[in-house]
Amino acid sequence: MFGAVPSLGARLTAGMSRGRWPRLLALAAAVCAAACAGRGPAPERAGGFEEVAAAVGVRVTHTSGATGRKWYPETFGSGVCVTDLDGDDRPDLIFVTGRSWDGEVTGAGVAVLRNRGDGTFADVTAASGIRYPFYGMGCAAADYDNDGRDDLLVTGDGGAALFHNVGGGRFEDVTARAGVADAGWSTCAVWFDADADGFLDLFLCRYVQWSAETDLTCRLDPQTKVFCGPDPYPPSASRFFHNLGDGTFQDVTESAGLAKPGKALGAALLDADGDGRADLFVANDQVPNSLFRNRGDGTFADDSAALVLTPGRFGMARAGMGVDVDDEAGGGIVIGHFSGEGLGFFRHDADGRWRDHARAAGLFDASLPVLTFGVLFADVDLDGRLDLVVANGHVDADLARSLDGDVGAEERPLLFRGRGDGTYVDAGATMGLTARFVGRGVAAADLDLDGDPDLVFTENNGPARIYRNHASGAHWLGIRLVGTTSNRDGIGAMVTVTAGGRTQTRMVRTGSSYLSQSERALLFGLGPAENVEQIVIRWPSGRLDRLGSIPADQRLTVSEGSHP
Ligand SMILES: [Ca+2]
Ligand SMILES: [Ca+2]
Ligand SMILES: [Ca+2]
Ligand SMILES: [Ca+2]
Repeated sequence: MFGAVPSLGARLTAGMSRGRWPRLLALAAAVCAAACAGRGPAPERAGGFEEVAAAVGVRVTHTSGATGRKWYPETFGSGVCVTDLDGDDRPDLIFVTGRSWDGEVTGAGVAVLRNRGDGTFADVTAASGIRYPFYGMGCAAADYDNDGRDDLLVTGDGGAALFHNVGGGRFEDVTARAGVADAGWSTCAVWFDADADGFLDLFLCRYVQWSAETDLTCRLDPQTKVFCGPDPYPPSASRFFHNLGDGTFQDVTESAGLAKPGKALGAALLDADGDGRADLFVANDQVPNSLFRNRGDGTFADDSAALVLTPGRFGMARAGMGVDVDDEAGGGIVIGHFSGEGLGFFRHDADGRWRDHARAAGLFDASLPVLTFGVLFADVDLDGRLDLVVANGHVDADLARSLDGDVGAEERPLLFRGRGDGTYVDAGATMGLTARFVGRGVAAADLDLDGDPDLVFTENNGPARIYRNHASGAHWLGIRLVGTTSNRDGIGAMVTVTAGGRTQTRMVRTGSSYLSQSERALLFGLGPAENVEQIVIRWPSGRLDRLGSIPADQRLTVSEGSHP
């Protein structure tokens, strides 16, 4: 069974020693120089973040299963999803926790934490009934059957699993009955209503074809195995499931135009062409990314040729991990890449093509030394300008030392504050995000219900971190949508808020970041504005709701059709 592996491994090692490594090592010096410049302790200041996981009852640790074999999935870590388990409008947390490779399956593979409403969490994993039987990766939560209760999809190596929320905080595994069983290695997932029939469809990202038997060996030297990266593994096509509205799904990947092999690790909704329909961007690992334009009838046009490729340090497409979208100013797509590649930040240029503007936006230099997985737009200081949170951590401590002259796989997160003019400034070290860890997923939610977005990070083979936001002195508005004609979650709706003379636009989405999902309620920072002049909601159904003169500092729930 393992017969073919050593020879292929040897071939890879030989190929690298001839061609790739010398070039990579030459790059390492430049990368280290950039990395070292940003190091060192920085003073914390009021208004930043404070790590509170243990204090609020979140004691969750991810298990990679690593025992020295360096099987490929061990480096990918996992996601965290924010959802409302019990309908009390308080954000709850679901962590995908991984598992050991050996022996009997023990544990649930997830950690389910209910928000008590006082800023602390209760572990309700056992009572939830959620047990993921494979090697977990990601999650995505949405109410796929419009019954008012958030359901949950979990992805990973071995299969996807769908859990139907039956009320009372309990879930049932409906994977087989719903028709979404998948035997591959699934990663990100996005719920959205592609054909606007009121029911959420499911895009299930898949990565590469891997098994313990076909794991490849790449070596730095005769003693040191490192992860090979995606290049030698065959790609897997992602899958697209149409929601039939009766609790079951049909695989329509081919007929929808989405049967394109990739190595997907991130996917995000965006309105790429401004027609009000949610399009789909897929970040692939060392193969070109995909942009699928929604024709509105449940089928997609492949517009990937409009994405101008920026090759990475390995002479191929950059390693694409997490992705997120700034819905303002014609849209900006941020993508997490390998160390030495920098963040990608794609904007739609006047000629219709998407080009990387990361350097001009101020996102490139600070991100060049780090290896980025999760990326997330959120207005963390509530000034009305979206900021960018970036989770970093190398894939391999041995590779990090060899490639980047780095001390290990742990890296500090980055936080770029938006200036509001399409440019950003690195502010993480001054806002309390100073800890170094092997970051993977990141999600935002107002966990303590004080109006500002708090942050949740996952670490590969390490503890989850909760960063409480101490933003102060600024006003805010939370908006949760309830669809009636549209899907009940309002996913794909575009919300425009005007306050203090500034207008902000956001889409309600699932997916984004890395294997994770933020709170679906939208959190708008309003700066000094105590009143919102206007809210306009454009629903996936095409209906519009308009609300005027709303006091700040509250969480609003708006039903479709309530303010026509
Ligand atoms: Ca439901
Ligand atoms: Ca649908
Ligand atoms: Ca901001
Ligand atoms: Ca908060």
